Formats: sequence, C-alpha cells, structure tokens
Amino acid sequence: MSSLRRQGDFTTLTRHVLTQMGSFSAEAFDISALMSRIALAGKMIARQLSRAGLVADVLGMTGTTNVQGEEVKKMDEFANQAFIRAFEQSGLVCRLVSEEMAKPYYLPENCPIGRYTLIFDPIDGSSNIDVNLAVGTIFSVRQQETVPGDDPDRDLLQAGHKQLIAGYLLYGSSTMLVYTMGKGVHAFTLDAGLGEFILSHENLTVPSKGSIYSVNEGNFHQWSVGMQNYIRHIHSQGGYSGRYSGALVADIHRILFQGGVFLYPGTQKHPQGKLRLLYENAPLAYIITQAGGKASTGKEDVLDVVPQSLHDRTPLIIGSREDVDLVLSFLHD
Ligand code: AHM
Ligand code: MG
Repeated sequence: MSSLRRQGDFTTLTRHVLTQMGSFSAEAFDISALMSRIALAGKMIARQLSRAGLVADVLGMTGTTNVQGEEVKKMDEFANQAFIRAFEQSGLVCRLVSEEMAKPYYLPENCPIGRYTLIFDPIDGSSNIDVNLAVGTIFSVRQQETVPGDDPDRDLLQAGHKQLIAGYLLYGSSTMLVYTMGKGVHAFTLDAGLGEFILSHENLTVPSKGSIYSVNEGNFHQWSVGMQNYIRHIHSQGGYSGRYSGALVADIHRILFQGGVFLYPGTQKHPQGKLRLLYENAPLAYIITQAGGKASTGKEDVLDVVPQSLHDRTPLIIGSREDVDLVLSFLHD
C-alpha cells in the first residue's frame, strides 16, 4: 500500500523528479523541466474544466471528427492545444503524438536540442465532461531515436518497454498527477492555492487481489466465450463489485489504490477493442506494472506489443496480478 505523506511535508513534483533521477546532470534538469511542463498543461486543463457551464468552449462539440472518426469535443481540442503551447519554445520535446492528431506534430524550434517525444491522450473519457464527472489525461515520454529508413517516425513503433516516463492526470474531486520513471509509482495532489503538485502518495503498490471489476457489460454478447465465462464466474462467486465510470484513468486509479481488474476486451466487430496502445494502454501498463500489477492483451504483456501504426488498438486486461491471471485462465481455457 501507499505511504501517505505527513502534513506540511511539501515535496514538489520537480524536486521529486530530480531525486528520482539521482543527479543534477543536464539530463536530470531536462526531465524535471519536461515534467513541470506536463504539470503546467494539466493545471491549464483543470482550471478550464472547473469553469464548465460558466464560460464558452468547455462543454459540447467542435463539429469536427478526429483520426479515429470520433467527434471532437471542445475540451479535447483545448487540452491538445494546452500541451502544444506548454512545449513550444521549451527546447525539450521535438515531437508530440496525440489521440487528436493524425500525424506527429513537430515543434521545429525544439528539434535541434529536444531529445524527447511526448505521446498523450489529452482528455480521456471526454463524454464525462458534459455531466461533470471525472476525466483524465494520459502521457508517455520516449527518447527520440534515429532508425534506418525513410520514415522519421518509425522509432515510435516500438514496444512499451521503450517508455522513459508514463503517467496520468486525474481531474476528479481533486486534481492528481501519478507518474513512474521506472522507480516506483508516485502520486501528487494539486494544491490549488499554491498552484503546485505536492507529493501525496509515494511508492504506490496495487493490492495483489481486489474485489472490483470494471468493464462495460453492455458489450457482453459481443465478447469471446472465455470472457463471458469469466464474467459469469464473477457473478456466481459473489463478493465482487462492478465499478465503471466511462473514464479509463478514473477506473484504473481506483484499482491502483484498491485492487481489482479493468477490462476492455475485443468484440466480434472490433477484435482489438477500443483503447489505443501508444497513449492509453502502454502508459497505464507501465504504471500498473511498476506498482506490482499486471497488464495483458489476453495474448501477451501489453508492454511487449509492437504497434504497426501510431493509433493501433489492443484489448486491455489490467490491474491486480491475481485478478488478471484469473481472467487469463478463462481466456486460455
Ligand atoms: P476517449 O479517449 O475517446 O475518451 O475514449 C476512451 C474511453 C475510456 O476512458 C473508457 O474506458 C472507454 O473509452 C469507454 O468506452 P465505452 O463507452 O465503449 O465503454
Ligand atoms: Mg482516451
């Protein structure tokens, strides 16, 4: 379980990142600056969300569709722009990849020195915005690499093990930022008065088993027999509670703290499910794996999957180790 911080023990995000990096090298300062830009975009988004219903351009649609063919909400667009603005002229990130942009977005002024790529889902669970429920942002940082061939973005098509940092922001009853850089999972809570993310939970671990299952059961008849049998098993066992908010970040945050399993299986129509690998499944898999949990597509570890394209999808089974293994035992039967 987590260790809750003492009151008055103010470790800021930037200080924590520098401590995690274990040095005061140029790289450590770059990573710390990069995280502080992510936090800045998160604060811009949190502030805008808190004014929903009071100012224009928070609720509703833009009237356009994104690369996934989904209708773009005004907040999807705002949040995407918030990240672009946060990284312009930063010298940190040369390229941004987002759910809302078909192709990588280059910030040419940063490219001579910017060694990193930011991959993100600006607003996860955006259908929750219009009804004032929790939403999130998911992010992942990778080193920019040069790979042979004509396509300069081919280095992005590598497994989730290549992530340097992964995390999410949760805009709930408070705003939280949770991240890992391969040395445990740490959570920060936004102190709105200070305008700073302050360390609230260090070295989070997922319970090895939980009693929450989180899945859209409306799709039950489109799942494989194995998946249906797992859910029948859960129903017949008793002792489980279903919790599904419509925002992946919120549902996985609950599981990180309390244990259990989140599922977005493939369906007959969409065998790869709904969720995207690079900016949803892989970052969350890195977080949950670092916290001692497990993330699988049903066939392989999520972090082992090599995407064929930027917006690839995979099924997702993620959470407490024993719960994920139980699901897999039904799928493999
Ligand atoms: P989004 O990033 O376009 O909001 O889509 C991802 C969201 C997840 O947060 C959530 O778990 C899922 O879509 C809900 O989908 P469904 O309505 O099919 O259950
Ligand atoms: Mg999403």
